[in-house]
Amino acid sequence: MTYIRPEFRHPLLPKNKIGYAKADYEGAISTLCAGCGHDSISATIVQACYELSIEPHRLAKLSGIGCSSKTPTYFLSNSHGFNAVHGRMPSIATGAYMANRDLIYFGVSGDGDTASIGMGQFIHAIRRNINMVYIVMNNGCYGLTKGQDSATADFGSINKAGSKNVFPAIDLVGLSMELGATFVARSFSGDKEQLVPMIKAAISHPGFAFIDVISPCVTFNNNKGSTKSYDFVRDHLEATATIDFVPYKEEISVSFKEGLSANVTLHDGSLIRLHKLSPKWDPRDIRSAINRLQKAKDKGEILTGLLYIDTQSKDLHVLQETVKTPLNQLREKDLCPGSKALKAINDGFR
Ligand SMILES: Cc1ncc(C[n+]2csc(CCOP(=O)(O)OP(=O)(O)O)c2C)c(N)n1
Ligand code: SF4
Repeated sequence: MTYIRPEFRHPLLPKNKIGYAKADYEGAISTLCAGCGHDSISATIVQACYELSIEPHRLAKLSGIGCSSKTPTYFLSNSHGFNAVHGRMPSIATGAYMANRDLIYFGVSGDGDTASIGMGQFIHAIRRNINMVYIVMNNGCYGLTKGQDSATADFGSINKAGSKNVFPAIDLVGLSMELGATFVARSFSGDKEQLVPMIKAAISHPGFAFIDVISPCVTFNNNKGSTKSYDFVRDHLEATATIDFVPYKEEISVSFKEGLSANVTLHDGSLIRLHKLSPKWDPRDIRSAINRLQKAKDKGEILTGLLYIDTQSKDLHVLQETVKTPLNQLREKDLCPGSKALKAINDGFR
């Protein structure tokens, strides 16, 4: 998008708890097409990190290849970043997370990057429960290479060239739940109110937090007949619940009617507060989440919201019983206990 962003910011702009303004979480000016859903998602990431008072140097952005994977340039320019090869972001995330468990890992990918070339990597990152946020900016096409159908394009959807997709779509949300992902959500790039608390909750979740965000490609997949266009998505949205995120240590005031809302407590004491639209919605129940998703599909709805969360999630470091100190900070004396200790260990096997 071409617009001028002022370099001078008013010194009295609001600041978050650690003294940063929202501008401190922005990135370079976007070069994506004007109106691209991906830009709206970047803006929500900026907002969520600002509101959570994240220290920018404590976050690492990771992506693959595609218009979506370009977006980390447009947010959090004071954070670490790694733009991987097409579809290979999850293995970079795995290595980085193993080496340094103390950073927040924020992965951004596209439906092409994840559901085709990167599928093998994606499913293993879920299986290992890497502690990261993984956002797919899902436009149902390969935007960067001029709009070919992707594997998430719906059956029967018509692309800009007028051809009908004859293959069934891979539903990344259903797949993630099936594979045991511990946080699964879906949103729409045009729904900032839903997406900001969802991203905050995903960052606080100790494990693989997957968010599928329907993000229309205005240039190649916003035509009549496309099921990922702004018009189609707006007409078919169905939300499970509206959500608030209350970080740990923030005052918790409860003011909602019994039976219409619910609190989900995360490991660190933060709360996800759900204002239920569907009275029986409980995101802790994987079976009902899978059923509800299937029902939505049958009715042609796009189900959004926090669909599933495992509040007992154990991430890769917990599963592997690694030390609390990040592995990249261990020194020789930590790793080599000396000949006396080694002898004692060996004697223990005799
Ligand atoms: C190994 C490899 N194969 C193919 C490509 C070409 N390529 C670049 S981006 C892309 C797909 C992008 O689609 P998606 O991930 O959905 O992102 P979008 O551009 O739609 O946001 C492809 C196939 C590549 N860069 N590298
Ligand atoms: S081609 Fe599509 S996905 Fe890429 S920047 Fe333009 S609108 Fe966005």
